Amino acid sequence: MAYRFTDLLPEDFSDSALRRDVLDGLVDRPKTLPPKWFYDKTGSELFEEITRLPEYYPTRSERAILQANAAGIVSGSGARHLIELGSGSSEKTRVLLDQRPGPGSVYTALDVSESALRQAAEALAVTYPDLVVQAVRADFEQHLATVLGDPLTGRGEGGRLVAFLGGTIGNLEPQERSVLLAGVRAGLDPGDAFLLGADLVKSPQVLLPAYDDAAGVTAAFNLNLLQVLNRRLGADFDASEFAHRAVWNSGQARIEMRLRASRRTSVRFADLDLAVEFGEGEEMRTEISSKFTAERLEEELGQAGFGPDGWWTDPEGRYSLSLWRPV
Ligand code: AVJ
Repeated sequence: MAYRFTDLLPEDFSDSALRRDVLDGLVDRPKTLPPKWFYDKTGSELFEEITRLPEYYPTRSERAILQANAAGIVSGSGARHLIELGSGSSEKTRVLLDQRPGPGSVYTALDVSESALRQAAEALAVTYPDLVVQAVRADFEQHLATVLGDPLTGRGEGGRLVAFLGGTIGNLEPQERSVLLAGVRAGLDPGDAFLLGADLVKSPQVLLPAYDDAAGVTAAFNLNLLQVLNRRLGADFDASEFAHRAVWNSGQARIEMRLRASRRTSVRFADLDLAVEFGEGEEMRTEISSKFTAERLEEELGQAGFGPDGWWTDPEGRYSLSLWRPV
């Protein structure tokens, strides 16, 4: 059984968004860029490598929690429709799909990457011949109402499970999180549920190595962003002039990944006719990875109109999966 592919993004979505983020983020102080630009082919491969690092526990922890609790999560929500935000490879989703209630179950994968969507959908169609697979190229910060409002994703039928896994919620600023959570809430009906994967606050002695591993894979992942900007916007970054940094911002309970200029340098963006000056030691923030507590999640989800209906962590209490109901 093939899969249905829907494209909600304009052809040049990515180019215009990248230009806007560079013009907004690199002319400001501190310089910042959103982490979505890490994920070109090389970046996606480096991220897969990160998930196998001994220091980087979130992916393994989430998978272990899913494997231990998928039956309860899926049967509890009676989900005939599973809708996943930022589905990527849909690898970890298989643990949930293995618990699907039966033939005719529907899985809707939402991601900005067409190649990731098609690759995942083709693989799922082989493993689960009785599963209806819908791949939607969309930006979950813009298209939630469209996707969750669509009868094809079971709007009005009740028993839908919207999943946002991987701890990606941590990459969003508080304001962006509340917009996303409000969007999910608006798209849900009574009887639907929201499954959230979120990394938890813990000692910087554990967190910093997870974002600055001994093998230097995360450093390569971060520095690869400069290659993305060089290739896509005709910039002339010399990666040897920048160093990877991971910082624990205790005030905001988040890891910040940065690229630090080891000397004064000027970068020219040919496609934007823009020159960006970096002072010696100046840092460009390339990602935030917020860490949560149960209380903080209950507060943010509560403000968005959700009530708690399940909380699971790994034995070490490092990562959480939580189920929320519209109230
Ligand atoms: C994409 C959110 C799962 O923030 O932990 C991994 C990305 N950045 N190492 C995270 C990431 C650095 C990751 N998530």
